[in-house]
Amino acid sequence: MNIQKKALAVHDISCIGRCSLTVALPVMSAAGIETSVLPTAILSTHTGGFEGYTFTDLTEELDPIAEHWKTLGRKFDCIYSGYLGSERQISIVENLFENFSGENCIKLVDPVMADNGKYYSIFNDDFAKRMAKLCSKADIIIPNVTEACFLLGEEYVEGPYTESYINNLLEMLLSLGVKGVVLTGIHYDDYNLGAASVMVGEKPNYYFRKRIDGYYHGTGDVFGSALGAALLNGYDLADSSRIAVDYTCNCIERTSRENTEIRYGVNFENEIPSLLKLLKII
Ligand code: PXL
Repeated sequence: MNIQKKALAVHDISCIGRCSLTVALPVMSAAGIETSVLPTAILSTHTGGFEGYTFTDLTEELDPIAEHWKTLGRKFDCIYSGYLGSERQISIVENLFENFSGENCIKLVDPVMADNGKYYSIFNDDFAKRMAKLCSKADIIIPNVTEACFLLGEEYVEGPYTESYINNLLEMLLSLGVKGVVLTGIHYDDYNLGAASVMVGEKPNYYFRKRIDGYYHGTGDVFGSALGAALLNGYDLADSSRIAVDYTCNCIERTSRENTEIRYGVNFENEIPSLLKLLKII
């Protein structure tokens, strides 16, 4: 019998809008992983496309929660961080890495900060510098191209990209000190969109699907959760990246057919069977 894997997802809870914890928890749990959560903040909705949302910071709660967990001797096989609201929360994630990593723990950091060449509302270059330090303590990082450029202090360039440009970004990201990188949102033409992955000392892999127009919210979290689920189910980084691209695209295609308001995120729920098939769980 395999021992059930344990993950910790450290993100905010955006109550409505299908991103961060309301994606990570169901997706990883469905993939058979005992998933614990550390909610960093609670918002009425996410911050993309809504006005007047509430925001309650939970930073003060995080250390006491972790102190209690220490008394339980809890260790995790994966610690997966996403949207973090302050530099102090980044330090807390670093402490979690120190105190709660089990043997072979996968420290997975999605440096959520920006997309399409622009920072999300609260982030800036100083935050990116601090986030780069957190990345250097991770095993696997999963930036999009904008986040990659901001982490590296490089100018953002719009695509389509050349393979050599992407390979160069991957090399620079590896040199932050991580074991592996998955770079999302890469495209060499206007028709296909995908991810590149690379492990230290290995050649990069690329995987693409047909691009669907529109900015679907929360897809980075769908991708990261599926990637974490695949890694914990024993797939290597290239296969995990392919599985995460396929699942995310299945969710986007379904949502596009259903023609729902895209700020409410993608219908990842009805695609969970497709994820379980990709993972060969069913
Ligand atoms: O999906 C990333 C994300 C998570 N949480 C909050 C966000 C965003 C992206 O905008 O606003 C609160």
